[in-house]
Amino acid sequence: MTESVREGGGAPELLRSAEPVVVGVLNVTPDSFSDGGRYADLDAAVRHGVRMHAEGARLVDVGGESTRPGADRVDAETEAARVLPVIRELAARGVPMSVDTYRAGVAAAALAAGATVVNDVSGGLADPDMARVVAEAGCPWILMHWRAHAKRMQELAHYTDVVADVRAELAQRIAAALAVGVAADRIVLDPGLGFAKRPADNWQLTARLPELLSLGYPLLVGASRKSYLGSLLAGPDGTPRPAGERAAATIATSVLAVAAGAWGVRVHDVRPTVDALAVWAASGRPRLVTGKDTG
Ligand code: PMM
Repeated sequence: MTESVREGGGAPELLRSAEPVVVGVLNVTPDSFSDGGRYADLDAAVRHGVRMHAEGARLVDVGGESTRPGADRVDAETEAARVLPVIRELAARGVPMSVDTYRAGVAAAALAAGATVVNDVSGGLADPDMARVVAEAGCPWILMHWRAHAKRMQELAHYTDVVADVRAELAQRIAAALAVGVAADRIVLDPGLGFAKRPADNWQLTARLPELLSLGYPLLVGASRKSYLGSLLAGPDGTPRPAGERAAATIATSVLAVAAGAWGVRVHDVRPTVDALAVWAASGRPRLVTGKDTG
C-alpha cells in the first residue's frame, strides 16, 4: 500500500478545510430515489463524477446500494461490481472519492481501488469489521446516525428528543471507533437526515446543528432531494414535490447548515450549491445564531 493511500491521499487535510466541503453524490444504482438508474452505466457514471469534481465537489461519494426507505439490499459482490470500476476510472482521472458503503469488504476494496474516505451510513453498526478496516487504512470515516437497514428504519423513528438522542447515539459510535484505534482526527459525523427520521425530526436536527457540533467533530449534512423537502413543498392536493424539483430547497438547507457550522454538505446538484456557498462566503460568512448559541 502506498504512503498516500495509507495517509488517505490528502483526505485528512480535507477534514480541516477552512472552506465548506461540497460532496457530490454518485449513485451507481438502478433504484436510488433521486437519481436511480441514471449513472448505472460506467461511462455515464465516470462522466458525471468528473463533472461534479470540475464543478467544485471536493469529494465524489460513490455508492452501489440504494438506502432509500424500503429499498432492497444487494449482496456485497453486486455492490462491489457496481462501485469498483467507477472508483478505478475516477481515481485515474484524479477525482477524490468517498465510498458510500456499510460493508467492510467493499470499503477495503474501494480504498485499494483509489477511494480515500469511507462514508458509512450505519456509523459502523452494520459491519463489525468496518472499524478495523478504517483504523488500518488511516482514512477519514464518515459516521452517520443510523438505526436499521432501509426496510425497517422508518419503524424506528421514535425519539424522546431527537437531537439529544442522535447526539448520544453518535457519541456511542465515536467511542466505539476510538476504542478500536480510529484516530479522532479522521472522524466526521452526520445526523443522517431521512434515516429513521420523521419530517419533524429532520427539521429539528437542522435547526439545532450546534448541539451536534458540540461533540467536537466535523459535521456533514445530507439533505439533498430528500422526501421531507418534498413534503414541505407539497402541492395543494398534498402530492409531494418530485425529487428532481427539490434543488432550491436543498440549496437553502445546505447554506443554512454551513452557516450553522457544518463542515460539509452532500448534494446531487454541485454547481448551484458551490455558487450559493460562494455568495455566503462573499457576504462575510454570516453565522447562524441559534437560541442555544445565545443562551
Ligand atoms: N444519504 C443517502 C446516502 N448516503 N451518506 C451520508 N453520509 N449522509 C446522508 O445523508 C446520506 C448518505 C441517501 O441519499 P441518496 O439516495 O441521494 O444517495
